[in-house]
Amino acid sequence: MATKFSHALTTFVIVASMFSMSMANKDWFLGSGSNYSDWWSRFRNHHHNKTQQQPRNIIVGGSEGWHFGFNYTDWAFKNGPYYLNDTLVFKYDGPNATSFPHSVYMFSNFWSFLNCDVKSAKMLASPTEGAGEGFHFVLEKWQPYFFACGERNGFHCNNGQMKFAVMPMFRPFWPWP
Ligand SMILES: *[C@@H]1O[C@H](CO)[C@@H](O)[C@H](O)[C@H]1NC(C)=O
Ligand SMILES: *[C@@H]1O[C@H](CO)[C@@H](O)[C@H](O)[C@H]1NC(C)=O
Ligand SMILES: *[C@@H]1O[C@H](CO)[C@@H](O)[C@H](O)[C@H]1NC(C)=O
Ligand SMILES: *[C@@H]1O[C@H](CO)[C@@H](O)[C@H](O)[C@H]1NC(C)=O
Ligand SMILES: *[C@@H]1O[C@H](CO)[C@@H](O)[C@H](O)[C@H]1NC(C)=O
Ligand SMILES: [Cu+2]
Repeated sequence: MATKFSHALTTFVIVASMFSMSMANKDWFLGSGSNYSDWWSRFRNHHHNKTQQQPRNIIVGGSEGWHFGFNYTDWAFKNGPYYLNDTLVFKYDGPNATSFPHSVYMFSNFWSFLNCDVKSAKMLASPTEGAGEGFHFVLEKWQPYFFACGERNGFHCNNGQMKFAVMPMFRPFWPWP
């Protein structure tokens, strides 16, 4: 019970800090330190560089893709912030003789995410949909998203660390020239 609670607390703190990091825009506050000329050049770049404001295609796990035993919580934490209309791309091979199948599920709330209650989750992509270009999911709403692999009745989610949460933020908007 105590470990369950501390796991809940840790996960909650991670999700909450991702949320606040989204709100604070990590790029601004952590990236620039106390160097104001650097801060100013970033500001001007953001303003003038339209390409930087386009939604990103983000490959979940980077070159690792979507597989058993990779820390996706850690990955999600390090690859933020996420913005509205960014696309998450889940890449995994279809089931074959030597590999276990994976899939993509979405939980509707934090508690089912925490407990890897995949029975109550919605399947977004089947084991065959991660091949080739991968399964694309657009973060189109301003809400926390809870993802996991649904295989083996939550085993991949619980023991394989195939779970993570993201909270997309609004793109920086610059009100003056
Ligand atoms: C501040 O950032 C600017 C631009 O990146 C750089 O040229 C300058 O050397 C930096 N100054 C310090 C004290 O780090
Ligand atoms: C704008 O941002 C893109 C993506 O970060 C970068 O590749 C490009 O060089 C930037 N262009 C300018 C003019 O800074
Ligand atoms: C995964 O990464 C998170 C965040 O860095 C860390 O708190 C957690 O302990 C890691 N999980 C495992 C099983 O290593
Ligand atoms: C996201 O894309 C949709 C459809 O292209 C668009 O209507 C919406 O304004 C976009 N939202 C943001 C925050 O860019
Ligand atoms: C089966 O999947 C594994 C792991 O994704 C991959 O390395 C391997 O090439 C695949 N084998 C076949 C026959 O497609
Ligand atoms: Cu899996």
